[in-house]
Amino acid sequence: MRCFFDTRQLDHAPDRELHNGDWMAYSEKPSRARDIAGQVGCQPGKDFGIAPIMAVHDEDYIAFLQTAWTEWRSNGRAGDAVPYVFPVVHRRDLTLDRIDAKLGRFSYDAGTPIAEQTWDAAYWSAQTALTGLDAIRQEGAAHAFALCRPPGHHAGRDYLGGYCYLNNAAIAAMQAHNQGMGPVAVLDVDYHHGNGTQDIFYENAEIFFASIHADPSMDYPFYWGHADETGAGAGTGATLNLPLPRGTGWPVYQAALETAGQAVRAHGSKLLILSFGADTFEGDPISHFKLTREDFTRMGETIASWQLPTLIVMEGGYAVDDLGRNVAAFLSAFRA
Ligand code: OKP
Ligand code: ZN
Repeated sequence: MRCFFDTRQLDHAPDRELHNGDWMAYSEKPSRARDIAGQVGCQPGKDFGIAPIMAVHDEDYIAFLQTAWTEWRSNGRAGDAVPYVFPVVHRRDLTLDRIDAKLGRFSYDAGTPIAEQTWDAAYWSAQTALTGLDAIRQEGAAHAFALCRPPGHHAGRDYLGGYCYLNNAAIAAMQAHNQGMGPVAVLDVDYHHGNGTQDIFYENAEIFFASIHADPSMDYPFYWGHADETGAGAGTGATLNLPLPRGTGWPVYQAALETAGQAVRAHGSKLLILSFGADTFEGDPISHFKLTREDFTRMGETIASWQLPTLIVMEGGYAVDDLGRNVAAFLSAFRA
């Protein structure tokens, strides 16, 4: 299995996040990626430039990500840039220059700070996903693993949130689609619903999106991922949400995975982009499913049995001491 990672992805290191009304240490730490890289040997990514990123994200959002931290500091602020006011209650779509106004315009939560190296790390995280895709396209690899960090599945065309800034899986899916590798399916198996990916492809008939995740009536991100969200316009029917209750273990999970797999194949997919989060682990500190390390191997075997070229894109997983071994257990099922 070809594995890709760029050490510049480690430089994104927000100090703290707002969690249940209090400040706590940022969960999405650089040591997550170090732990995974320590278990699976990785090669550095290539640079495919900004164009594949701009094929998914809006130009003004990219400009904001590139300058937000500097603007925050030049306004005399300490620490990392954090939003606190959001234009959600039918406010006008104003283009304002004040850093706080922009932070609210381009964020949907207050738990995803912008630190000094955030743009660079997010840029290289996206390039890592594109490098994994390139290994499948150019070298005919059956599978590739992109050790993306920061993760991406909560980021939309013009918004950040949930520790995500650039949507690595969506950028790879769009690139694959544009390169004629489709039909493309994105399957998201992170504990949390991949709202950003869903929004990006919601009206797209050609890029199928399926997600297995904690029921959003109980868990983050709450406002997306309910079973009745099935796509809109031309994309009606090309989104599948399979929410599961807290406490879900392998038997119930496996049934949902089979359902998702049937839908992916019914779409006629020729390429699978897998948003893989290891936060479905029983020991995850912020999640509530009950998968074991052996279940991750079972999950990998099930997905590998579909025999689709598969780009595995890393999303969440916060049990840092187990994370690398859980990811390795999952990847062990994908033999070339
Ligand atoms: C990202 B990924 C507030 C608690 C919730 C957001 C969880 C983001 C999960 N600090 N924070 O899908 O693993
Ligand atoms: Zn997650």
